Amino acid sequence: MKNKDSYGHVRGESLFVDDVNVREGTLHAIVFDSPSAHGKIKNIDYSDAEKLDGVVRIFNYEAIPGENQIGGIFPDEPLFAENEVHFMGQPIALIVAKTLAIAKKAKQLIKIEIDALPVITTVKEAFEQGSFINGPRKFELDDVEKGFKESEHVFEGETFTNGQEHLYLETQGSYAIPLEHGTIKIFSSTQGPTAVQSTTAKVLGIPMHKIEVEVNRLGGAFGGKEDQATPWAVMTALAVYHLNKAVKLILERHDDVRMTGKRHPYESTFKIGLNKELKILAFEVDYYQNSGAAADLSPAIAERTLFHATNSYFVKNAKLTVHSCKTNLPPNTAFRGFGGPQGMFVIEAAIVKAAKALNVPVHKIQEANLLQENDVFPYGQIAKQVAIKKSWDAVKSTFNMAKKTQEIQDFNAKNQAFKKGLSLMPIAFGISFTNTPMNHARALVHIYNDGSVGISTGAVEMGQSVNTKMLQVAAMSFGLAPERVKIETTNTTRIANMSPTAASATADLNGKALLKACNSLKERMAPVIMEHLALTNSDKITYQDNFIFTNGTKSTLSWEALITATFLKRISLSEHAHYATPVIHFDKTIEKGHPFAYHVYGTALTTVTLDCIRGTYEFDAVEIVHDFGKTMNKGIDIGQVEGALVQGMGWMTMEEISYNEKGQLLSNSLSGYKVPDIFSVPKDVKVVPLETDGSEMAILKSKAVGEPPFMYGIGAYFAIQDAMAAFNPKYTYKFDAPMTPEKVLMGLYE
Ligand code: LUZ
Ligand code: MOS
Repeated sequence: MKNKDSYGHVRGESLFVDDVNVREGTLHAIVFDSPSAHGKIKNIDYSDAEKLDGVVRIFNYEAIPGENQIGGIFPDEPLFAENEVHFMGQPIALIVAKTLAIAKKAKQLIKIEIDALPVITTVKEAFEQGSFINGPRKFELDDVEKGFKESEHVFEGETFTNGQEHLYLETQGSYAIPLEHGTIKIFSSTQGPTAVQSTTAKVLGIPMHKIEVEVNRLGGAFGGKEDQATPWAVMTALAVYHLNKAVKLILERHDDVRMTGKRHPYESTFKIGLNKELKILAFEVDYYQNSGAAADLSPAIAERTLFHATNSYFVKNAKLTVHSCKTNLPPNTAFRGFGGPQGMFVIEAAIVKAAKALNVPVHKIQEANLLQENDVFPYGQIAKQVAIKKSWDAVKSTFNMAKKTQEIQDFNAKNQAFKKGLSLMPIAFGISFTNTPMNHARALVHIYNDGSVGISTGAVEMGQSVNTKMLQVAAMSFGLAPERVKIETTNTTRIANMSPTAASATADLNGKALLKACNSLKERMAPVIMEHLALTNSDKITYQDNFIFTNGTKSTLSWEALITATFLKRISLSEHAHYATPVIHFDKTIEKGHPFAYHVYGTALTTVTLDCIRGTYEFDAVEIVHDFGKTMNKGIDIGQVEGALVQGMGWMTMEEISYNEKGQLLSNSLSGYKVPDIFSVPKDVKVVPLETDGSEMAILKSKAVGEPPFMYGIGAYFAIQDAMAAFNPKYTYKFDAPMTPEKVLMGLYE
């Protein structure tokens, strides 16, 4: 089945927050934000702005009736700065006016004086000055010192991976309207409707039931709207609270890019020890995460870095420590992979460093260390249904790695101005929120008495096609054509206490809840069917092609007739079901447990051609064997792999976030911040599903697909390096992503 949104998307009919029909008298808002990255606010003069015709009111922290606090994990982030500012772009006030143009003009009239304080932009400065979000977090497996002692070879090095702008097509935005009895309805472009609801309630000092959050769909999110969609929603609600008028706030691209956090840049130092057989005996890393000016989700992201520090390898002894460094940048946040990619880059770099020093092919070390069944992860979980070697071998044989390697050698021998390179990138990604209590969801199913079905879940559609998957689950369960099923908006009054749509787990969690609801309804209707068809038991009843089947044979009872009969018997045709992932647990006091429902595996083979005169490169192919389990929608899942791959390649090759020492974002537009376009896509992308049993914990055994393939993009970095070394034997391997053409050129001629 095709993504049910694609038709509306290409016709421009799909509705986003900015498309909500506005009420008459709707007011428009714009945020007044800090022009400096760190300082004490000496004085703000709003008087000229307030006098401007059409300005309705300017709200700052003094207008907040509840708590001036939006921190998700720690209460360390005010909605509006009070006496100090901590990053450039930090919200200070909300200007509400009759038109957006007036609000913008008013913003120019606000005068602010700030006494500058020292600005920290790098983790080095933060570390030296003891500026942290929280204490370091450490995972240990066995005895790393002993491991190094037993190692034949020990290598040390450092790595850097830069941040990444989410660049969702739809910018952050919110539209809030007053309802009666002091309730407020918020249309928000958020991955976390409940986060918006609860934070708004806290800031306004009112109960959650007075806030309704409605989400139709998002124009992309990628983690950027897990926590950071909240402030804009709260601001519009605050204005509604005071003015009793509808208020709209949609960030313009420049403001969005400037004011919101990104993927966390990481600097890391590693030490890796191997024995004669190239087995990794010991791995020690310190990860320095640039968290920005507030916690946001940084501690959870740091945690996932530790969970994925050894990627798809078994490492006998490990000591992994992550430091969340507080700097004066906008708080960095969730981004596809959630700290996992940053962790995985480091072990790949360590392996490359070792391979070069030992003069063995990188893939030899990788292969010698791939996870096997029943190996233990550094967090205590025993690896089960491990499909990494299977995907690795499948890539090598399906795409004829031996032949490719030979062709590349031949090409490189014949060509001077162009060189080719290759890399293999295996991945293992754990599925579940690492915070166990977040792994639950609910679904509400109404069968209307004409037989049509309406479904609500806690899943937010953001282009990943989760709605299509939910529709498939219900249609399959009831044996109906997809047209008989409608997916409703995601709304906090129908589904309460949602976890955000995140962690790749949303189709699993909400799909399982939905399946439970459908099954309960079918159980409830079984006696009606038995009576109607004069059956003595319900064992052989199935729902197919709009009819009830018994023993695989179509009966006379249609779906519609069954619904009418059930309705006339006054049996409820609605069900609300709850699902919580079984088995998983994690004990933070010992950093051990079984945090993931299952893992997703796969391997990518990347080949690149480097233009050694220009330093530019073109990817010949990325060939992937990926573990989808039993995919429930091949087209959608392959689309997710392709999109994630290109997004990962962008992070590794061209997306270069840059702040100056004042904490000002320099890469603030698409002329200075390059993202992959259609011409950066590899000439050939092949995605072959690996035949596996799937997981019982995945929806219909169809494994989560959102984040895992992002990390195939890491292969791009190492393929380029491989080609660089073919040109310049003196090239010294550096692990400093992204590998921009500038860096390539420097490396080619160093
Ligand atoms: N968000 C979150 C995530 O809150 N917890 C997670 O474990 C996670 N993992 C991936 C992406 N978002
Ligand atoms: Mo996320 S990085 O919001 O799954």
